[in-house]
Amino acid sequence: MYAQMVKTAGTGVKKPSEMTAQERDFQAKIDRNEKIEPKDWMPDDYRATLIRQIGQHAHSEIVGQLPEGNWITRAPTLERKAILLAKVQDEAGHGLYLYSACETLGVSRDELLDMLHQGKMKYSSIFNYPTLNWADIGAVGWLVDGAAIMNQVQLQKTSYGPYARAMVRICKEESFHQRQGYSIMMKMATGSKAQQAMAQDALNRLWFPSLMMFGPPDKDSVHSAQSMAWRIKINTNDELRQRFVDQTMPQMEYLGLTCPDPSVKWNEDKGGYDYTDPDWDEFFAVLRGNGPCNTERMAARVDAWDNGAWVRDGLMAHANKKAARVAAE
Ligand code: FAQ
Repeated sequence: MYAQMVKTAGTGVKKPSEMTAQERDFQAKIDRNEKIEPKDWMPDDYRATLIRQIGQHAHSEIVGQLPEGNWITRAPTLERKAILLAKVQDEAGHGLYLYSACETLGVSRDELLDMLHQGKMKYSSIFNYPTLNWADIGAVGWLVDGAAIMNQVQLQKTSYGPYARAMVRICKEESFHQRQGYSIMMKMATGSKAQQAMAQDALNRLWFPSLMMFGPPDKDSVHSAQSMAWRIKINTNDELRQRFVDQTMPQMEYLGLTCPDPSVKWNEDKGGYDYTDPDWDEFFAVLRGNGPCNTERMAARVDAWDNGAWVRDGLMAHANKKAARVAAE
């Protein structure tokens, strides 16, 4: 129960001859690499695509707190606990920047959250997989944040100003997150035999779901062509997935771990690794709501929203009282 209803056309890119004069001016501005700002005119589909993508991105940050949040109380040392707490808190901040960027497009945060809770908007597929033990927290930081950064670095150059600016700070923080994950993996991979086995097991389970984060293969990506023409996306899903594999394989070798994809191999000619795609049937099943943790994740978010009603009501009552006092002065 988590279909997407903030639909954008996904029907291909309009030729200049099919555009109105206003649309042609807009495209020319994008082609000159100028930023689009909230008060500028923009095509309805550009706005809808941004609301879908930024909204999904914001939801991912917030839902993404859940698999790691579970481990704050179980972190093995006080230092690891403090670091993980800070990281999970950062993800809430990322959600807030992104909801704010999305609000500049004329949709409220409450509306976005309502759509998430009703299963009308997506969040990243990766967060429907469980974190079973401490090594998974290392693998999430290393692989999931690693994949997130690979995707987000290019989004700093995205055409919509508020989104591009939000990404600058998010990328800085994500790179700290990735390093904390790698630091956990280093500890585990150089630890006892049992710890090494845990590190390998975490990698085995999270490798393919991490590759899915970049979205379906380019041939099945309905939005890429138009999003790239509008410079909402700068690279294709497959380009970024390839970069991620190329960046991650040497890190894996350094850890002394084995890639769960037996066919992964350096290809001198292309200057990158050959690798096996994830199981795309599994990816689309997760998107349809049938991943291991979809139900649990949504239930946790809806509960958090419902249980926070008294805080929101209290803040509103306080704000109204303050406004009435100022008005009376
Ligand atoms: N999960 O045509 P495309 C993070 C959907 S942040 C779920 O290729 P597009 C931080 C897509 O919406 C991670 N759905 O779509 C963190 C579309 O649905 P529709 C989130 C997916 O938009 C770390 C359909 O499939 N990052 O992790 C996924 O051009 C650790 C067709 O796909 C972002 O959101 C997926 N993986 O490209 C937090 C980055 N992939 O509308 C806590 C911004 C695709 O047809 C702990 N987003 N879909 O029903 C993007 O760059 C793009 O939206 C893509 C997808 C690349 C994700």
